[in-house]
Amino acid sequence: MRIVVPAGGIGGARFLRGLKAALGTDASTGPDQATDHEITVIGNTGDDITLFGLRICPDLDTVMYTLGGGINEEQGWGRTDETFTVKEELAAYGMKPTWFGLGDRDTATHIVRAQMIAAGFPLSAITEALCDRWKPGVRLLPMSDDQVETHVVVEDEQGRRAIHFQEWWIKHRAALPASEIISVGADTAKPAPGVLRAIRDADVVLLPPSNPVVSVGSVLGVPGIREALVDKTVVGVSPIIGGAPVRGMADACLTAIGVQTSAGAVAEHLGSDLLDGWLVDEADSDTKVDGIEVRSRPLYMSDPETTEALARAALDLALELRGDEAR
Ligand code: FO1
Repeated sequence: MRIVVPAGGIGGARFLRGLKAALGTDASTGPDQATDHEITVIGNTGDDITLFGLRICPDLDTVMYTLGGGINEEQGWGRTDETFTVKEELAAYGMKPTWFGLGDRDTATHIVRAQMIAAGFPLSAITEALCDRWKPGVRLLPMSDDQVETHVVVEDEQGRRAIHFQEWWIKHRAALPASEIISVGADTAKPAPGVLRAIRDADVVLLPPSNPVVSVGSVLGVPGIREALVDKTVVGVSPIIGGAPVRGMADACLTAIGVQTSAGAVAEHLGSDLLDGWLVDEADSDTKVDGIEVRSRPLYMSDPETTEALARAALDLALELRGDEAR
């Protein structure tokens, strides 16, 4: 079975770990397990930022590290057993910014990426090369090889200005009210090689509980991707439970674009032309959205078992809506 998963960072990566387990393609089944399943991840690159001459791709790296076994599990981003000597030394030189948590092990990834960019490789080829080491067990494609960056329009004592999403997210903890969220470069970006074909060939598409604005939203904002997804059976998992985001600060992002922080409002925002099914938590079991099949079940991915069960439920709903019996 071919499954396409447009994904962001932490929530998306954890959901993918559950999906691999549900399909029996996780490491525990061993390399000899002949599985006829293929998961293609369309990774968000809107979080990407250039710092100290390095190109950092947080959501691609979070998927790669999480599925490859190198993630800092508590944080959900960055490497396990991390140190920050390079960060401290940069600060000692007075280098800015100092708010970004640049880890030493993580820096090796960014150096490889920077070197390959300098050699003229596109992000899709670089991501493939990095995955040769991590073997995430999915095909990880960036949403585009073109630069697309999420910037946020804020207003404070310095006046109204646009800042990079990472500054808003990390330095300001998304607490600075944002009046607009802009995907700089999206209008001229093209889907990365293989993205549209993967969507066309997919049996089902699953939207994990990633941030619907700056993660899934950014992927959908690359011209051609949403249009291709509309033709497929798409089931999403609500990132909002009982009016609050499961993690991160998705509510700040939703408010910035004038969308209410609720499971139903997010589904409506994503659109009934795109979504065929929507999984909501039991706390939101009264959610109704015209044109979308809403089902409720526990959504918290609190451990591998619940995460696998959630992924299995999303997959089964997609197969049901597509007209297959649940496999
Ligand atoms: N998130 C933070 O809250 N603080 C950090 O210092 C931080 C550093 C960081 C470094 C590399 C990386 O791949 C991700 C990092 N993140 C950090 C997460 C990053 O901001 C992500 O874009 C968000 O988690 C949204 O997906």
